[in-house]
Amino acid sequence: MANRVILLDVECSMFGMRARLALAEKGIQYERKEENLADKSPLLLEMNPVHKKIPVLIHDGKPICESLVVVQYIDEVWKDKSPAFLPSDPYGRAKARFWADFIDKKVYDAGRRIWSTKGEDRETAKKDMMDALKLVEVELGDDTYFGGDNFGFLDIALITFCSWFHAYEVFGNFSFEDHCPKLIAWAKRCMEKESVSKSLADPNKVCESLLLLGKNYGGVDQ
Ligand code: GS8
Repeated sequence: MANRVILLDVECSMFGMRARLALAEKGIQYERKEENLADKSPLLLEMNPVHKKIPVLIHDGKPICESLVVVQYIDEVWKDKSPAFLPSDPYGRAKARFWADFIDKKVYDAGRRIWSTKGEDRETAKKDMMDALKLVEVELGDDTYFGGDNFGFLDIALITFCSWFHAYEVFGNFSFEDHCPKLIAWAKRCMEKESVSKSLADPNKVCESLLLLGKNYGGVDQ
């Protein structure tokens, strides 16, 4: 069937949420299949034999892997549907891609260390998270969105991490609002968009699943 879109996804994954949000922004109908990462489906293993990870967008039988690649693919394939995610100028596009890559390298890694380590390692992870987010906050400046007046690629790349902020706060016993209030104000603006609020996982659910997983690692600071 032409234009059949399937998303292999996991509800609480910030990477899966990016694909859901991009599809919601463009108003694309699709079938969502929840994966169990402890027992991956034959379809996931067939569609992403290299990394065996979600999200995978399957468009007319062809797999597209890696969340940022998926978001850009959606932007290109449905370019006739607004909004455009990436800016029209090459420099704007390069900057958006640079910061999305920075988020995947620095913010994701620091977040993982916040819930999976303890003691000094967790303190270092918290500092790394704040240092990274402060740089991101400078990039936002006084704009409404990272895409300026338009919610765009970098907004999609980062907002899905906000579902995890509550869990990071619980594990690390700190407040994002105290450290990066401008970023939290941006997150609240984004959440006012229906596409965002309906695509993101419930922060309490993310936290509960991490508490189950995290107690095998560092646990929660008392
Ligand atoms: C990361 C995807 C990923 O880590 C992207 O799509 O942007 N760089 C990739 N997916 C995880 C779930 S979210 O934590 C996953 O599928 N893990 C399964 C595994 O590692 O076996």
